[in-house]
Amino acid sequence: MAYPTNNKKVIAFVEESAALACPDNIVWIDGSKEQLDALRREACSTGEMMELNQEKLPGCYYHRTAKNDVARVEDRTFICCREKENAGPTNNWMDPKEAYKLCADIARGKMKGRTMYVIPYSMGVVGSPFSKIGIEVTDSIYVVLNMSIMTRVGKECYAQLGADGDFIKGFHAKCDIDQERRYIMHFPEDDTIISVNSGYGGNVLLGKKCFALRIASYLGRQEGWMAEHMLILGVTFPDGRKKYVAAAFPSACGKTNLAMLIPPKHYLEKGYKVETVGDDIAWIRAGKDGRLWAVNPENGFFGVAPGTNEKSNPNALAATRQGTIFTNVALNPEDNTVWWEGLTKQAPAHLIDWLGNEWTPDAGTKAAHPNSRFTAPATGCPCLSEAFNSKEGVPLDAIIFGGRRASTTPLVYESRDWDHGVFVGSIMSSETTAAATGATGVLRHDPMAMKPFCGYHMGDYFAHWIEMGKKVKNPPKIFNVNWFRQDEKGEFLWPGFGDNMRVLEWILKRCENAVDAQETAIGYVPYAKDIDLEGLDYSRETLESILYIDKARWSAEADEIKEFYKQFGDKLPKELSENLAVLKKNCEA
Ligand code: OXD
Ligand code: MN
Repeated sequence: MAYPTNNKKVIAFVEESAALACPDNIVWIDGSKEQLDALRREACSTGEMMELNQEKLPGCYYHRTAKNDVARVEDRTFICCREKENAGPTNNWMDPKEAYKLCADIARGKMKGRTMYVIPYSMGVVGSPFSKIGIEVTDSIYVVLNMSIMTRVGKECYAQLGADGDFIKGFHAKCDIDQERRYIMHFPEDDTIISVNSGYGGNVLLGKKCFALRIASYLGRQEGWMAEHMLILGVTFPDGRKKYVAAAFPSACGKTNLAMLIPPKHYLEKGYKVETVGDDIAWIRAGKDGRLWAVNPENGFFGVAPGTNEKSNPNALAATRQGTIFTNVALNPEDNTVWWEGLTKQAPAHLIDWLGNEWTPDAGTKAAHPNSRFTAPATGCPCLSEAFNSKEGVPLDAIIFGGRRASTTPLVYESRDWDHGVFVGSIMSSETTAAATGATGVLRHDPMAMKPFCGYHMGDYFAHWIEMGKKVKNPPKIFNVNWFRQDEKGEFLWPGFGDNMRVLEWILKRCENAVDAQETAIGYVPYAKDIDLEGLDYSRETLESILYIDKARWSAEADEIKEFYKQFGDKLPKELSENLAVLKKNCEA
């Protein structure tokens, strides 16, 4: 057989995968339009995908997953390192030998009668020193087409690898979509990922969560860099100054919206501009200039559809108008387009819901699944930053952490220094969302929004953060935000979306020492007068209420954090326990 690469490790991986899964054919993906077009036609002929209205939504397609397969499965996601201890208390662990055998038994012969596709892809701009290559084999055309949007797929990756280069191996087989035998396995010590019995994006687009976060976080620790669940955005000031911010929020907490924010009118009139570098993942390294630099390793957006509309995120909506794959949204049979809750105020009179059933607004069910998604090419986003394709990435001025908290955590606060900032990230908690299976709305600890994505012991991960701060003379300042404060009736107390620019402006001013702040028990908090409310019908009193630090609540929070920290034992860096002691003391003062 003629191979498109002379890399013996790639050939061996593909041959071993084929020997196990026994596909009828092997197709090597070259990234060409002709090949992808042919695959789209094939997927439409078998019903795996549906072509949407090509006038209104050119290049857009529709897909439904199985009903039992609509989100990431954290309880079936494993870190399979040799020593259990190294996976840490926040991950599921399985012995690698056992995990390989289990997956081999599940996948054996499962591609009979099917085709196995070999996808060469780069996380990051091909040729950038930040980038890394992966090879995913899969029996799903949907995966090939999604990976071709979300990553840089093509022959160039083989050139990058050369005859001897290493890569991350990804094996995906749909098998029977059996949720009892669904496993998402990571072997960080072997650069390997195996996913069986799923077809949902977060479980099967192996470049994303599996590689760019779980495996990459492990590699980052070995190699002295960081893989984080963060958006990256750039703000241009009226005088042309550019500042860059990375921000970590748990899944489905508005990262895509913040990354594509449109500032309020008076900011636009003054000449402020916000641009998107990434909406989900940042790879961060120390630059020679003593700053931290970030790249977005992805090439598209795998965004949550419900709630996305002309007001909440016109840039994301525009990005989905061409070349997009929609998954588990509702279909509008009238004009063969898509719909989801929140797209328009009024639902269309008749839809086909995400399960394929007739749906009317009085159905009492959701037309689109709450975790329905769009996979959109980044190039379709009107506010995409030029830096998106930069090989070096962007220097970070600020890092922001944020969770979904109805109470306690103020709209924004600033940490006192890097180590305190790491503490602030480590104590993040947030209410769960539909992005993962399980109950939603449950408050849980999600340090740095990495609980589901850290590929090793979380205590070592905290220590790695502390170390990274020592590597750079001018680390970014670290902040925490909470857009989700509620009153007793459950109404949100901050307008969010574009108005988050007002908080972003305060953050960037703090980075330039251009505004004062009040020192509180938890860090620096804005004076209400310093948050610009121009053009907003919003009272300073309400603002003050969500900037207020309730020491009694924070004291209780500190006790709870102490309990949370216990699981890390002596792996908890002393910098974090010291900061916890300071918090407790401050609350009692
Ligand atoms: C995502 C997630 O898809 O975090 O980005 O679940
Ligand atoms: Mn995410």
